[in-house]
Amino acid sequence: MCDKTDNKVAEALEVLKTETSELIHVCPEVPVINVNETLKADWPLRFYRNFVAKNYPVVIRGGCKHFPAVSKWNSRFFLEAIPNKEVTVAVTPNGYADGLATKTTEKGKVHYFVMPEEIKMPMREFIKKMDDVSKQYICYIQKQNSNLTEDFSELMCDVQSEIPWASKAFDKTPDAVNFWMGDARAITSMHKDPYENIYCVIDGFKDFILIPPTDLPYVPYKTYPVGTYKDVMNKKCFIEDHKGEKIEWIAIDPLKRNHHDKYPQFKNATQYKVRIKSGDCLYLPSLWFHHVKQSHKCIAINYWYDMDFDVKYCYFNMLKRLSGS
Ligand SMILES: O=C(O)CCC(=O)C(=O)O
Repeated sequence: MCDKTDNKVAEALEVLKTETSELIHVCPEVPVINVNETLKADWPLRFYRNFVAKNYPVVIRGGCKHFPAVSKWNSRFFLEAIPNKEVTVAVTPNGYADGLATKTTEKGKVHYFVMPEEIKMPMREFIKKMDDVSKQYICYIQKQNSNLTEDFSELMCDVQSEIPWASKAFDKTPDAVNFWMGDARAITSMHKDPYENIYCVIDGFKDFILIPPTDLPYVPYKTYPVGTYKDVMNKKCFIEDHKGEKIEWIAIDPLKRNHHDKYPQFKNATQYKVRIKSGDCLYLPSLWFHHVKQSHKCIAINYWYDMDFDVKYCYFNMLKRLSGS
């Protein structure tokens, strides 16, 4: 009886893979449009119809190039304009803030989900640390609490507080607007968010790996104990255990070759690789898995709009249960 049910589930997941491959993920690239499209009166409706309703990403070349920030912001500008500004920096020994790491315990090596040490410092010190190649730690401004509007209000005149066509299409204003700036070695591990995301690169570039939510069965999850890095800058770096706290996290890092042998099912996941350059925007739909790398001192901002907890969300939760994730 149980085997029969398992076979039915496996068959159903196979149907999902075949259908999505044949009907949706037929093109290996994320579609790209020009910013001029977004200037047309019917764009919010077309954006909604062609991308949001279909839960499909799109790159908008030049989508934020009209922000004064694109021609102004870089590390030199911040050194002159806001050298003493106190910034909250995520510091890690390996570049993975909110990622996996190994801790040696009396039980042997244990894989943890580790959060960064958060250190406040003046902007000029943050930039100096990124330029110092001899240091043993990696810095990233990546606080996702609407830190652009909350912590950098003096920079708001160089950007927009919302993306007007996106607010119109989503019929809401952004829940958070975040500021990101960091080292080329800082990596955001594969995860998904319950947000519609308009991601704008201001300086440098970001490399995204995107995986559709329908490929959840091929994205390996495991349960990890949770910890936080401590004393990262003092060479005595250790992982402080959160005492019993556990989290389900994605076990694979697509950049690590040995992970592909360890998780062979991952080869069935559709991976879109896309570089977003200065002045470009990415619409990253809710629940899409994403892994992000960047150029050195890359600056970006993103607008998170709450997702609609609609039928797609309900189907996703069912798929989670069926695929045992
Ligand atoms: O830029 C990054 O490093 C991560 C971006 C991200 O995860 C997000 O916008 O949800």
